[in-house]
Amino acid sequence: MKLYTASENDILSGRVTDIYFARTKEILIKKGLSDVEVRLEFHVNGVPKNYEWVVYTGLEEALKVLSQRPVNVYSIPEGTILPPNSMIPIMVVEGRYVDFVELETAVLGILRHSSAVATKAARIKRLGINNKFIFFGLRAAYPSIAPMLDRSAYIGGFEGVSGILSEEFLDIKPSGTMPHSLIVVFGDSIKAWKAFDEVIPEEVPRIALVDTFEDERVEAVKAANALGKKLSGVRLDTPSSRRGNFKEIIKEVRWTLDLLGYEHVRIVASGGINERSVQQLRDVVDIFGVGTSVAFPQSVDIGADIVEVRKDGRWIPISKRGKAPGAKKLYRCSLLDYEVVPWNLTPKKCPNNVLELYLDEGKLVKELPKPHEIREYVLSQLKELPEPTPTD
Ligand code: PCP
Repeated sequence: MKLYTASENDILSGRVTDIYFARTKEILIKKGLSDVEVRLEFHVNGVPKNYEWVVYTGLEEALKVLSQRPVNVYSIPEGTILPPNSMIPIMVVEGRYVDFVELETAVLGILRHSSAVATKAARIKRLGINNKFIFFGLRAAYPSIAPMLDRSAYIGGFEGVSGILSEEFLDIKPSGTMPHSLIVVFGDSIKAWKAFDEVIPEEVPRIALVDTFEDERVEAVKAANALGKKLSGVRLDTPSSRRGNFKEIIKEVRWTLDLLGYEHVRIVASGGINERSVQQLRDVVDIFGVGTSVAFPQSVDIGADIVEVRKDGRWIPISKRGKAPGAKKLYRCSLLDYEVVPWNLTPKKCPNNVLELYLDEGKLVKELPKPHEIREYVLSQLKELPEPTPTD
């Protein structure tokens, strides 16, 4: 038995690649084309139906992979929200093609997967801009990418993530409530809630799961009576077979808690939460726990294309059909208003250059922001955007 997982060394050494890149490298070397330099440009080529923007995520890891080689890398800042426009350069890698050809697979995989997760989280966060969100999706994905998923959901705007490794990798304290298993093992909800309260440090909010054996309203009142002022919230993860009208169940719980003087108790909802349910429930729920919808989002298609080749010291525009030849610079006027200009020309309308040098001959020359800073950047842009139309 083994885990079918590539190691960090497999990825950095270029062994997580498509065979045609390895063969291309071999051919270029054998045919004396090792010194050919290229500019490889990355673009968002496609997004799921009704997506009007994407959150560019995964830059730190892409740079980590590329930093093993003597290349220059330009990029827009991680967390930038941009429209899906295949003319917009989001990253440019410059160097001898043989020095990095086999890394394209891993770099695209990182950018596409991270951006898809962060974009989904951001869409959900924008729909519940006044709610809080915790990412519960680790059980929906392969375990070795747990830190990447937590990071992307957090950058997309979620307030918390449940993974224990998030503390080590992201400097975020994990958040969570309690599983049904705790209550089932005790065989008694009140005993389980009280045990949680006795054992777990006081700084951890007491959020009682209230759907295990009985009606949510009944269990919510029992939890409030059992823990009193210490009860921070109740979580409803009502099984779909019992759900009927989830919003009405939540409203009834809220009403009853308020009536009994437990206005401070927050409502946490989880289980199958997606864009549409956030829109429906956001007025009656304080905190959402979201898993599969974010862990398994629809794909954001990012592609890479050679757009210039260097001959006799001069950069010559070239590209496959369907792609605009010549490297491009990117300037930003406002949130979704960008201007794309040929690499050596100056912009006509937008003043701010957003494509900056991050790696110089593989060496990091720009300080990378921490995940919480990238998240703040995402939120500052999200607040300016209209609410998306739910897609699931
Ligand atoms: C909740 C739910 C899903 C988790 C959250 C994420 O788990 O049943 O498994 O939901 P989503 O993927 O549908 O968004 P818990 O209630 O904590 O799970 P358990 O029943 O194992 O205690």
